Amino acid sequence: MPDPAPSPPAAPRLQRTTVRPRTGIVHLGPGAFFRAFNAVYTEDAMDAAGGDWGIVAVSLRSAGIRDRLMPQGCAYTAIARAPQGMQDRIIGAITEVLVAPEDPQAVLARMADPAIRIVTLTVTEKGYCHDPATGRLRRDDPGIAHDRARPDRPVTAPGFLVAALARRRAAGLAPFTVLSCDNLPGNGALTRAITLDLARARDPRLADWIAAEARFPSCMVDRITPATTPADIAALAARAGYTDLACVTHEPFRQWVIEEDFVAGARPAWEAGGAQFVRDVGPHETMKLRCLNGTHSALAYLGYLAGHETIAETVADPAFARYCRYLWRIEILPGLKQPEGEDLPAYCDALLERYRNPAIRHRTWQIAMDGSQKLPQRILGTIADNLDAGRPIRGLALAVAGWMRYAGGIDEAGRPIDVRDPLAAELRAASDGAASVEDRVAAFLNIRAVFDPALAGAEPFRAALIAALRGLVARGARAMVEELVA
Ligand code: CS2
Repeated sequence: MPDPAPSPPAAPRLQRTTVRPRTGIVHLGPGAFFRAFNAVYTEDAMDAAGGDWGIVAVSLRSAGIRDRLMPQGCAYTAIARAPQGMQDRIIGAITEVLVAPEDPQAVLARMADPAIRIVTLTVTEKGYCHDPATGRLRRDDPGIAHDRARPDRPVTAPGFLVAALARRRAAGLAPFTVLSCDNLPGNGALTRAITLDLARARDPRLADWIAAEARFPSCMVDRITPATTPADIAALAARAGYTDLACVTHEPFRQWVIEEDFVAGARPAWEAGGAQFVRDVGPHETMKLRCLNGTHSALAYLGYLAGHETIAETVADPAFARYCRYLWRIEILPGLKQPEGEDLPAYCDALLERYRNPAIRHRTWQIAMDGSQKLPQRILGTIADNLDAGRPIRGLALAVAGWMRYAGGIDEAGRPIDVRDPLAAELRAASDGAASVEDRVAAFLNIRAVFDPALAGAEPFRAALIAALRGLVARGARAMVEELVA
């Protein structure tokens, strides 16, 4: 019998070989998206135009990223995966990683350092502690309640912004620019509103100073970035000869459209990486949230229920690809404002190609996460606009019914679904407590954090949801999608 193949020697850990830049940015939320997107643009900016824009990355929760990045000198590999092959690039823009719960004072000290001119955020929708249906700060959020009671030992992103801005004001410094990079509509205005709300509770003069002096530009961010897997790390080690526990994989495409509104005009030359600076990012943002994230969520719930593991697998099924095209052409594009420089039908054609990229394994389960925080801006706004304008809503209502079915926690084969959502318990109760499909729809529509009262009370919406959910329960997601696009 031949000996079993020896396991390959573990490749040595990646080590930084470049000098660390001086820091100018604090970033909250150093997840895969930030490492595949913001840090790459900042690296491009410093390569092209210099500037002290190194990034102190701050994790608001766990030490995982810090423990993976710091032993590598904060360098890591961004892996672009195209159908034709891969491209690895080592990124050195991060200078340090802090873990906020371990030492909030160290984080505040960095944020109050005069060298820091921008604070960027990718903390996901729920990190803003707002009510998704109204966009307002949730004062009853446990993190916000904590930060109001202990403003100098914050735990939330808004809490850190307010405490750091208070320190800067007390020290006679200018505020920093706050740049939210999460998929929220009017992300700058929303971040400004919640920051001011929390600041006002602490000291109205602080709130007035922030309102007058700080800047909160909105931006649209786009790059598909699936969670890194052990297989990605192993494949990189085999290919490149080093182990990188903080590597990220992403699609080649990227787009960043930013409002040109920074404190003292201070910012990296992000245009070097292709970022566009505009006066009003609204139409770009709505286009991206509704065309991309809207269909992403629709594919995530219905694709998962139909047994598909990834988005690429889902759209490889012709019925789902047709469903996407139907949603864009009939239910989404007719209500959009034309963003400058975009050709909307071409944008959607390109999107379908991006979804099809077989080198990107973006799990439907990953995108299905936090649906209660995502649906309002991705899908429900389009439905409300369509109802007002007399346009169809059947396809989008099927997606919402798919979410309701998914959030019930049992898949079409009777297996449990690992539903991750801050409202998971409430969603499950809405599902389990109902005796009929009508009752189930009514219980979901009653969740005020998701559905505003006008939409919840719209009869045609309720009727479309009941029809769709009944069909999903009786015939399954694939059959319903097929029937819709037949
Ligand atoms: C996705 C987004 O996970 C999700 O909810 O829809 O992360 C999406 O991949 C990005 O917004 C693409 O830019």
